[in-house]
Amino acid sequence: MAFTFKNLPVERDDLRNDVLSGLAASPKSIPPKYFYDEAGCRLFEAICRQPEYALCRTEQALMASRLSDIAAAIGPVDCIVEPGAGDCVKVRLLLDALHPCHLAVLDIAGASLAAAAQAVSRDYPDLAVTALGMDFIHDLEAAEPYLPAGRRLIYYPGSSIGNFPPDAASAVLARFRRLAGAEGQLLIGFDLKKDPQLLHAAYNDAAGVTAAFNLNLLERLNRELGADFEPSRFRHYAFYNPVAGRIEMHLISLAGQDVEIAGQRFHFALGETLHTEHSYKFHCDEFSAIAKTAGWQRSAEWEHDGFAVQLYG
Ligand code: AVI
Repeated sequence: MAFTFKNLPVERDDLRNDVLSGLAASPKSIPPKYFYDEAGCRLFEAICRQPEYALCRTEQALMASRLSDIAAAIGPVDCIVEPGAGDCVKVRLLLDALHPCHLAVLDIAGASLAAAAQAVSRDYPDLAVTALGMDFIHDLEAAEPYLPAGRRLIYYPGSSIGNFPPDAASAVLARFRRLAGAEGQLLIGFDLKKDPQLLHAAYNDAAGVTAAFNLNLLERLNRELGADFEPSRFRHYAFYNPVAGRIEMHLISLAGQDVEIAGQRFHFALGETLHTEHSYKFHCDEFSAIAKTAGWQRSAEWEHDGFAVQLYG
């Protein structure tokens, strides 16, 4: 069947400007999307293999064990759309259960998406596969001309929605709503609120992989912007904030120090934070309330070991 790949024009991330303005702010911060250079992607895959970080394994187990219920609740679907599809592995379970005619996978990393989507196309010869290299967060509408009419299911697994603050999460879900259309549905996975010790351990794994993932951000700035961070002079610091309902990840300066980036100097006081990520955790009803602000009504949900998958129409 047809395989189509298209790189849509994207407004390139401006690492330099985002970093310079994030470091000029108080508190200092850098957007979490900059974790995912090549080394960062590898480190994230390694995080998913750590015994303390159960999120990915739990979601996979939930999807595999409840697949027939999930498929029955969804019903017939013409097209599955997966924003942020990456290696296109997770969606295969749904392809097996739902047998849509069309799969559309979207990701900012067009080249690796194309390779992964082509592999899906080889393995599912009756499926039309469209891979779009695009910025689905800011420009999801650009996908519309490449999607067939009919019943669409948007699939957004992995608790990626938790890395957005609630307002931004609602805006992303509203864009999904528009792309899905009146008949469309959303299947979304997210991490639940749970024992803070478990959450703390998940973001402070004993092997130090999450610490390396966080500190890789500084190494990336050294590599790509010629910055002179000394990563050993910063401490990975992640904790669960129960009032805000989120893991907060920071890099804490272990000394008073100056760092030069792209010709500008920034001072870090001893103990000062550079904030790098929030990872929100939800109660099921809390998430449904956010989804409702974006025009989605919950139609079913499944829970397993502190993780939830919800279906919306
Ligand atoms: C990608 N995202 C859902 C992960 C999370 O748990 O928020 C990113 C991550 N950060 C540290 N560990 C994993």
